[in-house]
Amino acid sequence: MMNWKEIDTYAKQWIKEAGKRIRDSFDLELTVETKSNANDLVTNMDRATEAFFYEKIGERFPDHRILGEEGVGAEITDLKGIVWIIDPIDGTINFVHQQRNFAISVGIFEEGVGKIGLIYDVVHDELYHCFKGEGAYMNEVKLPSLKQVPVNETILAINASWIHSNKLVPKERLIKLVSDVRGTRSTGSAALELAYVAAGRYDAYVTLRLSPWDYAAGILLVEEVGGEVTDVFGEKIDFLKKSSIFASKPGLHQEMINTYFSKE
Ligand code: 2AM
Ligand code: CA
Ligand code: CA
Ligand code: CA
Repeated sequence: MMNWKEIDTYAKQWIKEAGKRIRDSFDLELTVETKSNANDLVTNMDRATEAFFYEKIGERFPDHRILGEEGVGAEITDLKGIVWIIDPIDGTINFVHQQRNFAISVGIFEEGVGKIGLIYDVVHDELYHCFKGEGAYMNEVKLPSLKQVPVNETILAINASWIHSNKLVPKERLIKLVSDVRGTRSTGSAALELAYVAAGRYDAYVTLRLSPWDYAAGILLVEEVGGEVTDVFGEKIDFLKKSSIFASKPGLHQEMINTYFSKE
């Protein structure tokens, strides 16, 4: 019988320790490299943080598997058993340019079902966490269930770059969306954006292309407070594939899909 409370305790301990290492690294020199394009950055701290989790998890839970952005471990093509989906630094551009507005994201799944979601805002020492069926928290504070909100009172998280180019939703629809809502914001860390939806600071978040490590933990948090997360067409998320993500409050979710995203 798997002891999930033990896994939860270790996961929280390790994410805090990894965060401290990142804070301590601010005084040291950072190595920044590019990956798929000039704005796709990776640093020595992204790699070191992912390696830290591999080492800790491998030592304590050798039969667990890990899917991480920087690919320190073996490739994962299914979610059998227990799988940790890890983004060691989500918001690397912010980490490099701002030394804030980034997070460590850890989602832990059993046979494909999310059990634990952790998003650690390293600089503010704020840990968003949930355990399936027990609600979501920011540090010790329980996050209230999300309430419905009309479109014209919505604070929407969206990155402006999706409006000038994307393959999924016509530009005119997105322009209408951003003019219909009360305001738009962009934090630059998908994990924090999802944590903010869970905390009720944003009413909705839409993005047109993310990878499992960007959203795994965040989806669990949003769902734990009664929010809804699908792709922009209302389809269930596959935790092994790249996907668009639309997270929002109950009610608002279906309304926005129908009005702004659905294919005609
Ligand atoms: P990352 O920092 O872990 O790469 C804004 O850049 C958000 O989009 C971040 O959460 C970032 O995660 C994510 N993202 C996903 N793919 C990206 C890419 N190719 N380049 C930059 N950011 C990417
Ligand atoms: Ca990245
Ligand atoms: Ca990421
Ligand atoms: Ca990352």
